[in-house]
Amino acid sequence: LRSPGSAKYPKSLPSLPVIGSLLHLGNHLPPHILFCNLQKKYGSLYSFMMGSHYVVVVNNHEDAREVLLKKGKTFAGRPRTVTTDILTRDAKDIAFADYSPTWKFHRKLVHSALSMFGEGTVAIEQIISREAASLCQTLTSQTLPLDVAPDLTRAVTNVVCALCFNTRYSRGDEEFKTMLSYSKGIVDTVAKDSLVDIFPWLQIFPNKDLDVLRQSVATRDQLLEKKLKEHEAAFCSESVKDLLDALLKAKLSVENNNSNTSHDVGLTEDHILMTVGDIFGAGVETTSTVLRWAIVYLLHYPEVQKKIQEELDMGVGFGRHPQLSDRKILHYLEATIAEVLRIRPVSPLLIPHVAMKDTSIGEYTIPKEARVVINLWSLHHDEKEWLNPEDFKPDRFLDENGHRLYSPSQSYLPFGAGIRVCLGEALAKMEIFLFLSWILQRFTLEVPEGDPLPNLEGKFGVVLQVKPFKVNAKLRDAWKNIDITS
Ligand code: HEM
Ligand code: PLO
Repeated sequence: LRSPGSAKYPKSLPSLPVIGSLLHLGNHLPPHILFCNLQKKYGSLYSFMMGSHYVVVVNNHEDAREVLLKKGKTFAGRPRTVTTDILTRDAKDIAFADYSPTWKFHRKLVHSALSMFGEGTVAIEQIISREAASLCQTLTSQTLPLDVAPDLTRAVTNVVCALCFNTRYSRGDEEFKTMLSYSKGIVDTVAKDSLVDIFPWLQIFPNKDLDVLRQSVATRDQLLEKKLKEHEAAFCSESVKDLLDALLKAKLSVENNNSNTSHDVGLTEDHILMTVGDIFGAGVETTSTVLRWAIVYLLHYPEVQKKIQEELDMGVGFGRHPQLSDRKILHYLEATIAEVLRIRPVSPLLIPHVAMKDTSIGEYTIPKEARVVINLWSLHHDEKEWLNPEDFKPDRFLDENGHRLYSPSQSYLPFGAGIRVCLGEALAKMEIFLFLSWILQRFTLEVPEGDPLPNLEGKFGVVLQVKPFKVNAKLRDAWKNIDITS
């Protein structure tokens, strides 16, 4: 690093040539915990070398807010990595694309498409409720105990399928099984073995993870290409039914305007496929992971489950289904969802940001190209901000009257913030609220007799995954004589 005179850089972990600080990082803790623990020795803002890359880790909310909000545009870049390049055909998507007019254009397109078909419209509430009803039906007909993950994933997939492709999957659908399997392949490998990303030249050697990733991405791309062909064949600019139609319409309108080509604005077939792939992938993996974490915590804290059910019985009763407008009255359920997102953030390190010019964080100089990792885990488990952060306590998010407190602490950013903030925040919150309220109105979730409580640690990857577990979903007494399909 060139050090201009008086510049003060964040404290650096010891580093060795070529292998960087890897030796110091290489213990068995998952990175979000390791980065959190390293604060004891290096303070809350520190740096290290990953191969040739300078990486800065942010562990407190003041610095995180400076990076994401105050200097959001300066830190809006994204790094290129071997695995995400394989996933996104060299960053032709949104999440892993560097700051550029193309990235901005796609964010805008997706944002308006989501608000056209989804967020805030009656249509999305109907789609989610239809899937919640179907999920409850499936749960009723299953022999217990049950691994709920596949059915939860299908429910969530169907919501995002409706938005992206205007289709849905029934139980046992072959294409859905293919999707489950390629998605597991991607989640297991993308960004996991950070070694590959530190030393890009490793890709020329055989590497099992990279093979799995390439194979899974190839299968996903075949599926996405099939959807694109179907949409092209049926396309009608007068009736845009889903995100893929909206992207096709934008592409056609650019192509009809002679001054630009789809290449200039980044609306090639590759860009369309990768953008839909992002929304489809993010839509499925994040929301289904949160629902699984919520169930795991309800199994650990039956008293929380009981309180949610009491609130549901009072506010909604048994004569109708829960609906989005109930978010205003089901404060304890909303607080529980907020607490799940605090204690087990889906994306504990966000997606790395990159400084697009020389800048600073607090009093420290940050050089252009530095990779900035926001350790959300540290923010959400900061003892100065949260009393006993490892305790699961939805009441943190309620005031003394039991009303929802929107930000009990500044140290809470489950969806990130600023210009790279999650694009699906509103959608995800609607889904989590409706799925959980429908499930808990009808069922009490219990640990199967003789089974241990499910694991709370999780498995670090591109999302913080839940280890498999089984659950007994027992129909509540009030529902035993009611036809649940109505
Ligand atoms: C980015 C969280 C659901 C689409 C992100 C980021 C976080 C996040 C932390 C990174 C922010 C950053 O790098 O600063 C979550 C959580 C979810 C969720 C906790 C569920 C509870 C969704 C859904 C969608 C979605 C349902 C799709 C509709 C995206 C996209 C980005 C993103 C496209 C990349 C934005 C960009 O780089 O410009 N999300 N997300 N997310 N999320 Fe979500
Ligand atoms: C999930 C597996 C899919 O097959 C591909 C995919 C696309 C977008 C990714 C998503 C995966 C994981 C969660 C990500 C999302 C973009 C934004 C989101 C990283 C890899 C988060 C939480 O940041």
